Amino acid sequence: MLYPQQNKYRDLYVLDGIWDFRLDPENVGVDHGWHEGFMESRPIAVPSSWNELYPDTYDFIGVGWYQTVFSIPTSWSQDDIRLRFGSVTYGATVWINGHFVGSHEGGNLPFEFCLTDHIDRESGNKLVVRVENELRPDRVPPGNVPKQSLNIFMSNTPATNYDFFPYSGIHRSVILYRIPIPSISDVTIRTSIIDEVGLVDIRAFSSDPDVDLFVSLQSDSCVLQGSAVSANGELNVSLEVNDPRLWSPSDPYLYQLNMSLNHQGKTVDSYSLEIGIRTIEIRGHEIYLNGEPIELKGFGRHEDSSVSGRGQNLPLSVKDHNLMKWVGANSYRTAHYPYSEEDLFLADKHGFLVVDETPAVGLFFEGDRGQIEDRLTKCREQVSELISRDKNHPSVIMWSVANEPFPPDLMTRIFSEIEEPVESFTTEFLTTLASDAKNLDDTRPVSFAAVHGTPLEWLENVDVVMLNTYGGWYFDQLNLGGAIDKLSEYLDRVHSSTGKPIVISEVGADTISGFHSVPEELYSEEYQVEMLRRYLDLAESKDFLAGLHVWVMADFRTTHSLMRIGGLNRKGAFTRDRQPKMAAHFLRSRWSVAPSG
Ligand code: ADA
Repeated sequence: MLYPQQNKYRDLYVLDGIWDFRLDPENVGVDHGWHEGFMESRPIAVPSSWNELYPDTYDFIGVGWYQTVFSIPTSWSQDDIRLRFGSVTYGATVWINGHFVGSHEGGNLPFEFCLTDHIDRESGNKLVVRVENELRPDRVPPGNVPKQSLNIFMSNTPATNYDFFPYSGIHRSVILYRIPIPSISDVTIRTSIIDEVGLVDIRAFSSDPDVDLFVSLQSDSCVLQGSAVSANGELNVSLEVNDPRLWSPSDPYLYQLNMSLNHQGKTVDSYSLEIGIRTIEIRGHEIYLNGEPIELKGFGRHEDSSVSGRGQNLPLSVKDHNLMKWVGANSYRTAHYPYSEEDLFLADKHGFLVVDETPAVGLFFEGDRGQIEDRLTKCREQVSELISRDKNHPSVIMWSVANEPFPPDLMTRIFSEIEEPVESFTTEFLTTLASDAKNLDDTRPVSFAAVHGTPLEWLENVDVVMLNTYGGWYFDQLNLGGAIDKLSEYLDRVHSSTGKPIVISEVGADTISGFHSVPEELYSEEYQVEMLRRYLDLAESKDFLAGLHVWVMADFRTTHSLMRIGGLNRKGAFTRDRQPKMAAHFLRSRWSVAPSG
């Protein structure tokens, strides 16, 4: 699903703005005909989460209705007209002028509908969207789990099986766009480097088999051209780039790829992409970028702010990427769901190494096998949708197919040295997801973020071991020396068992900004710094540790519980309004390379 573009052959019309909104706490909207249009509305911003905008929507998890109107420009008369939602959490049902158009389940990834048969070209069109965010154990991510795996630490309100707020709403742009017939329907870019020559393989698809493709790859110094004749709608072009300027964190160089489609001697469509020439591979226990070992230094993040909630917030995306550069980070993980495409465009431009994660957080393997199968089906769909959306970003260097799947006997495993074998169906669940990712994209390594004590069988099919570990916080509080010793032994055991690179994908301590103490007290800024110092020192001492992501870049809203002061997870190196704690300054001192000269 290509990101909508405006050019000579394509057009788009962003419907973002102030729409009409009403809650449906009794879930009567469909019976009362709200899909044909509704009254008694209030204003809402699209995109945004409804939770942050009114007192009565703050904790509202349920059904909300949106409506707006639009007209079709006469210049769009004979084209294929699509309506694209960047993300709606969690379920969306869409009507145009009272006629059902379609529905979609699953937040954080785009979906679209063909409107050609639904719209009125002569007069205005009423668009109505019913959004629901019911927390259910069969969904991904799960909620209202009978025996909450997370209640080991906290009883969550609302009842999520994960530690962030279940924001609801139309979270990213709603775009009406037209594409010509025939058009370029998809493109996959693969880059490699052989004998210092950059190879760019372009695989495009068209809606019509009788087409030709012309491409040009532009850099500051040269333009390369190529063409292809369609083979049943598939068009393949390979370009060789001499003396390529490779994409990397230190030089995130992007080439401009322009494609044009020819049908019966006439150019009918064009599409352009910014691409990076780079390779990513695993060699032994190291991650290699462009043939050189790299170390991931950065954060887990969240899409979160105190006004837009999880809604797309471009100023915040720009600011967060700049703050991570300021700290000297070169990497982040899209915890615990796919972020906006705009974030990945920023990561391409800034040169961040992104671990791109699906919404599969809070998975558990107890109880109803039917529900486990339902969750697997949803996880597989999300892996496929994620790779389809993000496969051409040079910044995406690894797929993460889950965060902290909970083994059935989590607590026993975390605190004991035993490696009890785990039921095979649980291993097959994760092996299936990793295999799907590799089958869809064999150019990137695959992983998932594992809890400390994860069954070693679960690590058999990942290329990199990612480990979330909190010694010194959830256990061994104030005993950082003991925590580091235990972790060091555990890391050695996991490495000797797997031989794979290990990334500490989460480590952190809740910290109240402005609270100081000597000696370091829990929740103080000093304790957060001391804990991160120990972990960074440990990471530097292990050659198989290929990186460390601090949890978390900025404080974020989560569910209400005694463990989350003021409803926030406060493990941020920055506060929720992006002010640095001591930890941000400490990380900058460790990660940012002093400007040369
Ligand atoms: C887990 C989880 C994070 C967050 C973190 C914490 O590792 O992956 O989402 O909940 O713990 O702050 O406890």
